[in-house]
Amino acid sequence: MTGEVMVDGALMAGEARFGIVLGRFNAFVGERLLEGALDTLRRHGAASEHITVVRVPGAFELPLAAQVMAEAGFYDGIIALGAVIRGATPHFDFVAGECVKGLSQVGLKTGVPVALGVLTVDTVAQAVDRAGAKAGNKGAEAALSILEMVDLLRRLRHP
Ligand code: INI
Repeated sequence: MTGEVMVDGALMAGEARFGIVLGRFNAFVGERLLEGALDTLRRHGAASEHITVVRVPGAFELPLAAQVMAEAGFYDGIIALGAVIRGATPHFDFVAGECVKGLSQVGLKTGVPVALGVLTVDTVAQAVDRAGAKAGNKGAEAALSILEMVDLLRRLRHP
């Protein structure tokens, strides 16, 4: 038996408040991601009144909305959901890149954890697979990540 102190986040919502920000673009996928995230948060004890869902036009708008939510000081963790699908759009690399980079910066700048539940895929089929069909649900995965990070940061801040 050794004496190391192990710190891990538990998957328990407790009294934590969660903000979900969702891009409306490709809503047929985004709404499935939202269902996955809500289901996971509730199964881990989050009360509905502790979950706020905010919709923005698309993935490009997610970082700013997430930042304003984080700065409000009300949310313990934020889940960003959306779907950027390459298809024929030359926009893809810009939208996906700025979205992911911006969301990462929000977490680092504010200290409020942000979970990345934004699909960046080549085809609609790949998006559907990752939104509750063959390859799990990225919204549910993001919710698990935020549950863990919220609890972990609470423990790290109050050793
Ligand atoms: N937004 C998405 O969320 N997914 C996409 O696939 C997408 N494509 O392909 O263009 C997309 N574009 C819109 C963008 O996020 C902004 O809402 C828009 O440019 C207005 O700022």
